[in-house]
Amino acid sequence: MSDRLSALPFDESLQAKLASDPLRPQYHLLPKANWMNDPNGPLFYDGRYHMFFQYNPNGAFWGSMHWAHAISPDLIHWTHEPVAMAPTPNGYDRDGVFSGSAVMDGRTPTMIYTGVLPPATSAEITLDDGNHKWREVQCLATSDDPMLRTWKKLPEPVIAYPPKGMQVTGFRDPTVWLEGDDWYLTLGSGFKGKGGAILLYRSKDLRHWEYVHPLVEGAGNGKASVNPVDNGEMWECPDFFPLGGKHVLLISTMGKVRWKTGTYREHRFTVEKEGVVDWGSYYAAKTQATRDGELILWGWIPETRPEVEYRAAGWAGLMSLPRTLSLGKDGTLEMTVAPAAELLRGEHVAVAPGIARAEKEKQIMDLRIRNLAAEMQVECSGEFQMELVSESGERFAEIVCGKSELRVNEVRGDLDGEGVSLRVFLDGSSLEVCANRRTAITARVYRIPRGDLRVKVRNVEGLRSMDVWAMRAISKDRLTT
Ligand code: DQQ
Repeated sequence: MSDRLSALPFDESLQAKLASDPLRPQYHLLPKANWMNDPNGPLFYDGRYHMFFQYNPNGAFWGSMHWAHAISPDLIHWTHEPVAMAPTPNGYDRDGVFSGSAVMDGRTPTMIYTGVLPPATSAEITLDDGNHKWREVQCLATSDDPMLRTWKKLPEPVIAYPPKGMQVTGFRDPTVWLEGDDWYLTLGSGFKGKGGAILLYRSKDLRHWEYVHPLVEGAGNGKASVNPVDNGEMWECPDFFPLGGKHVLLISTMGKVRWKTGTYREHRFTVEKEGVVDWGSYYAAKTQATRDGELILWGWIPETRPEVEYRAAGWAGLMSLPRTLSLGKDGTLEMTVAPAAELLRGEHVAVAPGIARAEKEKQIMDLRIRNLAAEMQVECSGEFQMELVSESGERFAEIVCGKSELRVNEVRGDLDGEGVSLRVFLDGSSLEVCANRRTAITARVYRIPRGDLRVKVRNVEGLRSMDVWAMRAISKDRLTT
């Protein structure tokens, strides 16, 4: 790896600006500066968690995709490492090292990812989003470094073209798994005028792949769109795994991560139930196994403010907190923030269950959230409405759990279940909310309240308990390292 890559462009004035930016999260993973997007190839290896993610070293805007790298002992505290993979000049990933996955090939950590390059002819274009026209190929890299800092790429792609005669709307984001003696790989794809699709491949050695058939195909929303990702005719970032006796497929399209649960038989996936993983600002989700074999879900939390604003801020995007997954009896994908996040908890205040209304109101009135960093857990019977307001009463955020809807500020998601069990994680401009393990909304709030935040609750009668923790920063200077 060249020296150019080992140092992030990062000067002291930028560092000071980021360290004092109250909108910048303090306990989530995000790069020291600049743009990040999708989680890539998360891997527990040799006693450490490795996270890679899409990263632009040139500034806080999408482009020139590299893989940044961070290491953690516990899924929460991270150390930034030098960039792990950069585009190779004249290589098959010369225009970008796009998303992909990590697997252990025996004892060898192996990445399979999408490289993008200019097409030699228009027939080679697989990505046309109205701004770029690229050829996408699937590439492989291995590492013999115990810290996974250095990666050796194969000089040729392992999948160079889509299946013969197939005209696709996209061809990227491989996910790989072992089934018996065979490796399987899925690619995000789709067909114009029809809908998204996941292509399935098989291999004995991760290097030679045969196309099997579509794992599953779906319909777009029928609207015309320049970028096929916007109307569901291209599915990005597939992830496919067994859970609770069924299989789960995650795809990212039309701005959301969608889950599909169903049956995987004869290498085809029959969808039985589907929904939205997170109704807010959340994309390109990816799972990994913990050291105990438990499944963890990561996702990219994009900015929702205008590009000029995040470019000026010098940073854009963060990684969600790790979430654990389970399958509900009715086939619904359920999730909650992983217990590892409890490592962040500081001072604790609780509104005790079973006390008189007046006492409850007083305890709520006395609550304060400092530094825009808190976890809240709320149990409520019936509907629930809570506001976070500044000392002078200006609204910062509103969370409403109605009969069939969760709303966080202006973002809405379907909600079901009796009563409300709510988890809220506030970190600067990021507000992750999960209700009844079934509905998640990650909102972005670009407001800087004057002073601490106070809590206002509408249905105090129904409130059974409320726990609030201050959350500890994972670095002293908001650089998350
Ligand atoms: N982001 C990557 C692609 C993927 C998209 C490029 C999803 O590989 O399809 O940065 O956010």
